[in-house]
Parts: sequence; structure tokens; C-alpha cells
Amino acid sequence: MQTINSATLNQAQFVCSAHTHLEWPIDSGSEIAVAGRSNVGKSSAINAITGRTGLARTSKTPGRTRQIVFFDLTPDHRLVDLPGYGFARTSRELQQHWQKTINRYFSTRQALRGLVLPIDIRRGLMAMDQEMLNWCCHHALPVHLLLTKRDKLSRSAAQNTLRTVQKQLVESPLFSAQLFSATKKEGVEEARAKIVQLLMSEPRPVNN
Ligand SMILES: Nc1nc2c(ncn2[C@@H]2O[C@H](COP(=O)(O)OP(=O)(O)OP(=O)(O)O)[C@@H](O)[C@H]2O)c(=O)[nH]1
Ligand SMILES: [Mg+2]
Repeated sequence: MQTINSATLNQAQFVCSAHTHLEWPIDSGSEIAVAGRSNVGKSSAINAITGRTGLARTSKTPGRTRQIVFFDLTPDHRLVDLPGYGFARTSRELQQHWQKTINRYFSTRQALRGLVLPIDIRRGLMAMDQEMLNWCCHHALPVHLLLTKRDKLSRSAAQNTLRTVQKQLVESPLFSAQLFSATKKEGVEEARAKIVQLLMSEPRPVNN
């Protein structure tokens, strides 16, 4: 597999927006998914991290990303933008469809090496984030938390929240956290380095 570095992330290119698993790219190489609550700044984080304004679609309206969106970095490496969880106004039918699709993605995707989990720094870890972390812990999937919208808090308040979240994380080498602001481009290099490290890590055991 090709070696990569932070600059590789600038090569991100849209591949496809998949409504069902039949549209997913072939499960080879390695990929990192960005998942988290609706409207926390997942798509904005992808744009900041790839240095490509407008690559992933962002919106003030929660629930904007409704499909699994795949971006190629190289023929062997991808970034994946997942629909936000916890968006109540989606129809029950669509919620169930998404639940199933995302479960399938997490439990079968061999290429998946880790998760970037943005959380809104003003809210901290919420119940659904905890559920996600428990699941990842159980399945030995590394998670890197981005405490997004850092610019909405003072520096000292942001540092306090980071310390609180770090204490809440299960003491596991699988989990890490950092401050992040897509608007101020803060924490971008740290996030890029982490993503590259995860993309180059060994695959986890997956039951197909
Ligand atoms: N102040 C500030 N606003 C941000 C930041 N990141 C995202 N936002 C804003 O938060 C809103 C949601 O951003 P998105 O990136 O679309 O969030 P998302 O998590 O992809 O949303 P869904 O796909 O709808 O779940 C937009 O209005 C962004 O401009 C940030 O670092 N600072
Ligand atoms: Mg989005």
C-alpha cells in the first residue's frame, strides 16, 4: 500500500454518495469515518482537514448529510462522511434505514481503521456519543474525538472541557481527544496527523 502523509489529505476527491450498501466502493485499502451527532460540524471538519472548502456539504440545518459520502485520498485510502445521529425530525422510516445501514457499515467494513467523532464543545459527551464509544471499545475500533466549535468558548473553558472529556473516556489506548475549530482552522494539523496514523494502522478483525 502507498505511504501517505498529512499532505495526502489535500488530495481528497468526492467518489460517491451512497444510499445503500450496494453503492459503497469496494472494501479494500483503508478508510476513516467521521461520525457524530447531527450538526456538530462533521462536514465542516472534513473540509478543514482536507483544506478543501465545499468538499463536504455543510449546513445550518441539522440532518444535512443524509447519505454515506466517500472521498478518495489515494486509490487505497478514503475518508467517509456519515449522516449525523440523533436528528429527531427525520422520518421514522429513514431513521430505521440509517440505523441499519450504519450498523452494517460499522460491523462489516474491513477497510474501516478508525472513527473521528466530533462533539460540540458546549455540550460535551452526550448519551449517544457514549453509546458509540462503548460500541467502538467493544469492537476494538480506535476513536479520535474532536471537540468542535472551540471558538465558541474561551481558551480556559475549552481546556477544562477537554480535561473533563479525557477523564470520561475509558482508559483505553484506543481513544484520544483534542480541541478543534473548523472556523478558526484550529487543531487541523493535530487531526491530520492522527488520521494519517489511523489510515496506516493494521485492520481489525471483522465478521462478514
Ligand atoms: N463557530 C463554529 N461553527 C462551526 C464550526 N464547525 C461547524 N460549524 C457550523 O455548524 C453548523 C453545522 O456544520 P456541519 O459541518 O454542516 O455539521 P454536520 O455535523 O456535518 O451536520 P449534519 O450533516 O447535518 O449532521 C454550520 O452552520 C457550520 O458553519 C466551528 O468550528 N465553529
Ligand atoms: Mg454533514
